[in-house]
Amino acid sequence: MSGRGRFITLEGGEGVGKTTNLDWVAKWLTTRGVEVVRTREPGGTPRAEAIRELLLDPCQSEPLNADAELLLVFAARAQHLAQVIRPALERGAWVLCDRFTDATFAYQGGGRGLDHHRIALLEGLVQQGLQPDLTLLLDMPTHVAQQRVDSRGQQRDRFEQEQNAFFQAVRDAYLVRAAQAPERIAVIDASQPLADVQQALGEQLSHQLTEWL
Ligand code: T5A
Repeated sequence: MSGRGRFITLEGGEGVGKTTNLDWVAKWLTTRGVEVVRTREPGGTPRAEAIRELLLDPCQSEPLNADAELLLVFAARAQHLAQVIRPALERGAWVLCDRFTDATFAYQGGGRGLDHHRIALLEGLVQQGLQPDLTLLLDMPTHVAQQRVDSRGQQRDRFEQEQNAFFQAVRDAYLVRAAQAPERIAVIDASQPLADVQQALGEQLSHQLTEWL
């Protein structure tokens, strides 16, 4: 395969199975001859991972201001784009990213209630028109996803410590994004057994591949 690589993102609320399914999607693409660069946001480079630590730290002694949170997310993204995403796409690799800017519209826009126009302004500044070619949105009721988060038995990070109203607002915002961009965002029912989720992902990827190749 030659030319610019494809940019695929996985999105969804807490515990919907992004990390679990990212492995599966990477393998699915690799067995079809695609060079895959697997990465995540916030993070993906040492400096961006340091910003991720700041964002996820549940330390209660100093609340994180919502605008500061938004700017940190985009600072990490600028670094990630410059160091990993753009170079990989330019050499023809496909980038598979666990979350990207749809997460900012969902969490900082929907969850925190920040103005979408301000988010869009930063999106334009940092991305200079670059958008994912395909976004796989894993969607499920928030209370079921929360049970999955609890079942892992790990300490909850700063976002995972939010209340259900926050997670519901995030989910709603994701679904609004999907309705606004149905040609890019495919909604997958993540409440199904894992094998069924992966079958749906495979169908979506096969459909896209026939369009792209
Ligand atoms: N953030 C991020 C912002 O606020 N703005 C932004 O712009 C960006 C980019 C970190 C946080 O950053 C915030 C949002 C996030 O809160 P993260 O680490 O990617 O981002 O987010 P998490 O949602 O916390 O990631 P998790 O790893 O916790 O959840 P996953 O990856 O969705 O879920 P996963 O794969 O770990 O699965 C959870 C459990 O469910 C099981 C798995 O085995 C696992 O135990 N599972 C299933 N069980 C039954 N049936 C299925 N179909 C299952 N699929 C998975």
